[in-house]
Amino acid sequence: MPHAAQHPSRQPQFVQVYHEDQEALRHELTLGLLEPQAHCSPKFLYDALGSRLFEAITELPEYYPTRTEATIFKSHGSAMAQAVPRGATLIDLGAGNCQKASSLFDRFQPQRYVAVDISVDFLRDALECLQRQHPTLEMWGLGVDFSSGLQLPPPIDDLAQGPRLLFYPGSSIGNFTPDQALAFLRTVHAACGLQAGSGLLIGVDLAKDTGVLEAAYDDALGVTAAFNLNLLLHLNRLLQADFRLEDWRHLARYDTVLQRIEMHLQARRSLTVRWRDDQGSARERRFMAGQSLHTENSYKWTIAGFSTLLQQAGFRDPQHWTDDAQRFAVFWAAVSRPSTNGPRF
Ligand code: AVJ
Repeated sequence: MPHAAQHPSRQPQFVQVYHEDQEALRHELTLGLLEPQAHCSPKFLYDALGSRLFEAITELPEYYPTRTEATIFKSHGSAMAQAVPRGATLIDLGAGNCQKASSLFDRFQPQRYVAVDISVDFLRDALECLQRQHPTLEMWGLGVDFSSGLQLPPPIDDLAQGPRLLFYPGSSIGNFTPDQALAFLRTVHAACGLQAGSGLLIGVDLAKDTGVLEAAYDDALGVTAAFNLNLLLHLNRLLQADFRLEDWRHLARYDTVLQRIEMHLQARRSLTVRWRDDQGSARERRFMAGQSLHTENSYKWTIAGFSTLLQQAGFRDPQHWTDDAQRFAVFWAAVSRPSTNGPRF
C-alpha cells in the first residue's frame, strides 16, 4: 500500500443522544396491550433477529418495494442528481447499513454524510467500512430517535451550514398515519434549515391492487409471518411475558378505504397472556379466539396525495420519479428554490 500514508486517515465521528428507557417501553407496551384492540408499535419488530428477518423480506419475490425503489434510483439517478443540491450535508434517516445512501455518493457528491439511527452501535461497522472506501468524505454517526424530534446536536448543526439533503428511503413513512406523516414532514422541513436548495428525497410505496399488496406482506415462504411472530419473542424478553408462538397466526390485510396494510397477530384459540409492567406488577390480558394484536400499519399513497402532503408540510414544487408499473415513487421536495442571482433583500 505505497499511497496509504498520503491519506491522513479520516475517522467517522459518533454522537449518541437517545437513551433507551426500559421502564418507558414497558409502560407504553402495557397500555397498548390493554386497549380493546390490542396494539403495539412496529418498532418492536426490530430486535437483532427481526432486523435480519426484515433484510430477508427485502429479497423475497413478493416484496417489491426495496427492489423497485432501487430500479428507480438506477434509472433516474442522473435526474435526481440535477435536482438535489451540490456539496450538501447528506442526512440519512434510518441509515442502518448505510448501503442506499452510499450508493448515491458518486452521483450526489455530498460534502458530509450524517447517518442517523436509533443507536450508533448499528452504524459503527458500516461507517468505518464506508470511510475506508471514501477516505475524504466527512462522516458522522448520530444516535437519535428521530420519530420524536430531529434537532441536530451542536457539532453537526454548526458544521452543516450549507445545503442539506435529507434522505428517507424505503417507504418507512408508511408506518405513520397521514396526520403523523404530516407532523413528521414538518419536522423534516424544519431540519432542512433555511439554506436555499435544501430538501427531502423520500421513497413512498403507492396504492395498488390488493392481491399484489397482500402477497408482499404474506409471502409464500413465511418470512413475513416469522418477522411478525418474532415480535412476541421480543415482548417476552422486554416484559417477561408468556406469549406462545404456536397460539398466534400472522395476518396481513389491505384496507382499501384507509389505504393501508394492517399486520396483526391473531389468537388461534382463547388464551390469557401474562406479563410485568413498568412497576414490576403482574398484568394480564385475555384474547378470545380470533382477537388480535395489531402490530403494524403500512400506508400506501397516491402520487397526488403525497405531493399535497409535502406541500402542506411547507415544501414546494415536489418532483417525483416512478417505475414503469407505478408501484413505488421517489419524491424530491425542496424548501425553496435555489437562488440563481444572489441573495434578494
Ligand atoms: C420498513 C416499514 C417500509 O411497511 O413495507 C415489511 C416493513 N413490514 N414487511 C413496510 C415491513 C412487513 C416495511 N417498512
